[in-house]
Amino acid sequence: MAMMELAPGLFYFPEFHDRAEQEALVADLREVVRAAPLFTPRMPRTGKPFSARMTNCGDLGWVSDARGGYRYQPTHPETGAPWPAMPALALRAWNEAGAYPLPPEACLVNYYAADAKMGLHQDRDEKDLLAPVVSISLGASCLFRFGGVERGGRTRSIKLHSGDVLIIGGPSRLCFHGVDRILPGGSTLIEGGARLNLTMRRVSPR
Ligand code: MD3
Ligand code: FE
Repeated sequence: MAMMELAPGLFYFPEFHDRAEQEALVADLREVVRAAPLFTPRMPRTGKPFSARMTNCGDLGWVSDARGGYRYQPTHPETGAPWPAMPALALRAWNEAGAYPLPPEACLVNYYAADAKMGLHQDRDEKDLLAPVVSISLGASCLFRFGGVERGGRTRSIKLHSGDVLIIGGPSRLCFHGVDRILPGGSTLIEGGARLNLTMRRVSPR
């Protein structure tokens, strides 16, 4: 399988999942969304909404609202129900490409409508920063941007396509990254030119 190291600790596996696997993953995620509806996270304090909608699967899920800020919790912020199980197919990318001795505790599912984006940020709400983050892209392609661990440093952008996997670990675990925009006219996997991204994470301290 092809693999490129985009930066130290940032590994790119183009088309890790073939079309049949992508379709199976989307079918699994439709079930996840049925059990745990997409919600709109809000920025701490200001309450400004994110443009991507989100849900989670696994033991813990990432949520954010004005009052409570960024956090992981075992239940959906609106329904109060426990998160549904992580799809077995998603775990394959964690096991085969991630190579970490413990299973992921959280899988954040980001849903990007054609006009959604995500500003440059670091993922630092997890207490195990030695564990990698494993990301799977599905549906529309996007322009993904990443830089170093310091805000304001030099950044690069690459296109991420349906089926691509990224492993982010080691010196890249705290790198700044974001999604500049969703690109039109690529994949037919998800209706409306939307994109789904899964990120599997370890949350608890070791
Ligand atoms: C994690 N998601 O959910 S995933 C996020 O495409 C997020 O939805 C983006 O950033 C998305 O927090 C990117 C891939 C990714 C890339 C770099 C990272 C995840 C990362 C660097 C550190 C931690
Ligand atoms: Fe992130």
